[in-house]
Amino acid sequence: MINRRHLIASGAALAVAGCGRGERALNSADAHAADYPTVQGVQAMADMIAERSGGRLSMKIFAGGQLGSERDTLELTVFGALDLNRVNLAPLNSIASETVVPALPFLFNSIDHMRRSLDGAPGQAILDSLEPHGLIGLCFYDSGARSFYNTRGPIMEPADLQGLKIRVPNSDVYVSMVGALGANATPMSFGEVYQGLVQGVIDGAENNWPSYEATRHFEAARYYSLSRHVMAPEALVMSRRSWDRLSPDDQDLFRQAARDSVPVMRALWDARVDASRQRVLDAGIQANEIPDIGAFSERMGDVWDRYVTSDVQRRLVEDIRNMGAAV
Ligand code: GTR
Repeated sequence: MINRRHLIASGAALAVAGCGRGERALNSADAHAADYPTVQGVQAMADMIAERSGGRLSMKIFAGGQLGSERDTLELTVFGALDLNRVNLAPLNSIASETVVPALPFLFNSIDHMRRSLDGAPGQAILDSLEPHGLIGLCFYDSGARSFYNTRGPIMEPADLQGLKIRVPNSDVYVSMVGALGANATPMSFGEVYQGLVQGVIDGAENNWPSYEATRHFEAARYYSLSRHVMAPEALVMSRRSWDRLSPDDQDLFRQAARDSVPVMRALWDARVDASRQRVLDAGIQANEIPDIGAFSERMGDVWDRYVTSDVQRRLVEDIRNMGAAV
């Protein structure tokens, strides 16, 4: 476990060493284990960076949440003590309001719609919106669709969520969304969820198949109900301070390598979704489709009104919706 002081000190030491030798090693954090597609995506990028710079630049990934929760490591990234960070969009919601848009419940009508929107102009605008907040948005990775899972029983209708304590990431949008469905939303960092489920501090959580499987949450919460309520992506960000220390050519190198790692990550992601689903079903979890998803989405009006407040957000929503209608 590396503590903050250590990280800040090593970040500063790296910067100094980097200046002298004309070489730079950049550190990156991820909440997931080394074999998870997000880590593998960043690793693919790291390989490209090393190769394309002739070994002048390199990246080291600290996987498994060893540098801390996403919220804490984002703070370090903004501060410049950590160079790169692969996080979900949720902890960015309180940093830049544009990032709220892809986290809106039932915004995308398919994975394909989500990918097209994030690969296109709306995605670029959302990545760019991070810059005034000390972060350079490099790319989005897939995170599929999030669904509810819990220890009590299948969720068929909103009434089944009534009174359940459901863990959500640290984002007000998620708190409101889960609250609108009648559950008690409990914000908690990702690394604490397993214990929370086992000890009965929470009754459930919500996530995609790979996260449900990789974290072994499925061993404690046996009911997975396919609400697919959010398709917010993962994001790879760089500290603006680290960015400013790169030459324009090296900045291009990072941008391009991040872009080139997206199809690699997506292929790994698609395979992992299938493998994770199969693994948890083989382990005997009970999965169910929800007969009337409209009963969930129709409760989201207030959430949208509360978090879509600026013209910039409204334009993004409209552009994304138009991209859904186009197919
Ligand atoms: C996962 C995501 C993680 C983390 C987690 C969470 O889907 O990949 O980065 O944000 O969700 O719920 O905290």
